[in-house]
Amino acid sequence: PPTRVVKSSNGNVPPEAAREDVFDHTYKEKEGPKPPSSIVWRNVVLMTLLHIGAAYGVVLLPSYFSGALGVTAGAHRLWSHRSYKASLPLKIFLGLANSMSFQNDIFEWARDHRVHHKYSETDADPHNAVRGFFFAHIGWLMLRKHPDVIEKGKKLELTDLKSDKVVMFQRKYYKPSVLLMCFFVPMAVPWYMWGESLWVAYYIPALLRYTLVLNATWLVNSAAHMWGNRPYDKTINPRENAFVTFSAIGEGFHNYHHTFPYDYATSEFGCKLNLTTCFIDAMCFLGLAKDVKRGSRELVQARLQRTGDGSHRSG
Ligand code: ST9
Ligand code: ZN
Ligand code: ZN
Repeated sequence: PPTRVVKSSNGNVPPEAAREDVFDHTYKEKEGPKPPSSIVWRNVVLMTLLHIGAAYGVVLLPSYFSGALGVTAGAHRLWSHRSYKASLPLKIFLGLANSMSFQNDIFEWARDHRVHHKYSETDADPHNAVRGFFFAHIGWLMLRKHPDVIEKGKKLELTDLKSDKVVMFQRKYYKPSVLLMCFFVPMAVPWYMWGESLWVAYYIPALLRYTLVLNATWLVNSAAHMWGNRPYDKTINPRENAFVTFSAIGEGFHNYHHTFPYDYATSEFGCKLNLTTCFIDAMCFLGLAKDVKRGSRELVQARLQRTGDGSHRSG
């Protein structure tokens, strides 16, 4: 075989070790039966679990995103804030996706959310963050509501929701729609597609996915009302929280959102870290959504100067 002697930097012939990577033609494999393979079960189990887990990730990701969009693009940006208009097919998709997230029907969600904005961090706010992290996160779902929530909620203008056929249909058939979309579909897809056991299909794409989306949503009420900067309005508690933005697919720009609640992007930065805004943009491109509302650049700039905490960075 051709050999090439490489000089090292000090000009000497390289040491023996430097030639250990050249193929050794003198080695001959031993004749006769090979020694039996000895399996390292620990690694077999770990590698198997890793790949089963990853296969579930494939189910979990689309189910996480579609369920979450039913809350962010649906109950929140479309139905609570009317920040854009959606065609009937898109509304039907968002209605089904919303049932997948099982967070109360759209009507109830939007009514609670409107009182949350209008009476933010008072007794009339259903998840008043002044009552602490636990109450704002999950505790509010374990107690009777403060009477002011109901009193103020009854005075809200809700005719748009009451006249929306998709909203009223989903409310009427809420329980069966949740059984179908939150449990049956996420279990049936892996069971039918690759014969997964119903046991695992119940715990991972149904329960785990549901719980993750719930907690990501609740973090907007708890963490994003407590930790982060206030570039747009330092006089209110809602904050810009990057972790919440990431887990709640774009809903963590919460200081901006409470300052400009009609903005369909819930952020100054459009699609950046904001899958929900990308989704609405894609729907507009396909002709399924239109009339998106936006906070104008001048308005946002003026507000930043007037009430911001000085932490604003453009982009
Ligand atoms: C869940 C909801 O998790 C989560 C919402 C989160 C909101 C987040 C917002 C953040 C911004 C958006 C970001 C999205 C990010 C998403 C990221 C995704 C990755 N106005 O409720 P009841 C009246 S749900 C007017 O029983 P109680 C009304 O007449 C989780 N009226 O009150 C009502 O009757 P009806 C699963 C109101 O007895 C009647 O009162 N679901 C209002 O105090 C009785 O209402 C659960 O866990 C109002 N605002 O009970 C269910 N509210 O409805 C939990 C009430 O017929 N809920 N009324 O008109 C319950 O069990 C009960 O509601 C309760 C209170 C025990 C909490
Ligand atoms: Zn909102
Ligand atoms: Zn809020």
